[in-house]
Amino acid sequence: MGVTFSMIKPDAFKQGLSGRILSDIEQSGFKIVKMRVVRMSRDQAMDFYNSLSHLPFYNDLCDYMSSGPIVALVLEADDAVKRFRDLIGATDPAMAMCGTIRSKYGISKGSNAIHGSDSDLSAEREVKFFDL
Ligand code: DAT
Ligand code: MG
Repeated sequence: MGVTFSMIKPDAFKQGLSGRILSDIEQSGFKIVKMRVVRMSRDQAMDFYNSLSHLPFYNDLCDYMSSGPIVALVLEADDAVKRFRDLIGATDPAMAMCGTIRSKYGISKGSNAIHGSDSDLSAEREVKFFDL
């Protein structure tokens, strides 16, 4: 059994899409192990995304991720990291495959509804980071 970390991002939370997104996640075979509504400070957002600090969108990303509450999730399934990335789709909702969470609920490359860990190592770091 594998574990991954996810966040329902501020745009989706604010629009009242959390219930539908959680339903999609559960119907795809993921077990919700931990879940909490939290708001990241800007410093926490900077720390969470520190590997992207050299990129031009980093400041906007940190502003956005600290702009409102998120739903932090620890999810369990076989091959959880890869299967969850498949479920959420590409970073840009316009490029994400039909039926994926980002294609259904994302607004833009920045406001793309949901986060999913990109490796087992990231999942471990991100679960610890939020200490749910
Ligand atoms: P992902 O979330 O698909 O793993 P990432 O780790 O490369 O993508 O980037 C983290 C977040 O940063 C992403 O979910 C949304 C934002 N982002 C990525 N590329 C972007 C871009 N070109 N313009 C604006 N925001 C971007
Ligand atoms: Mg990533």
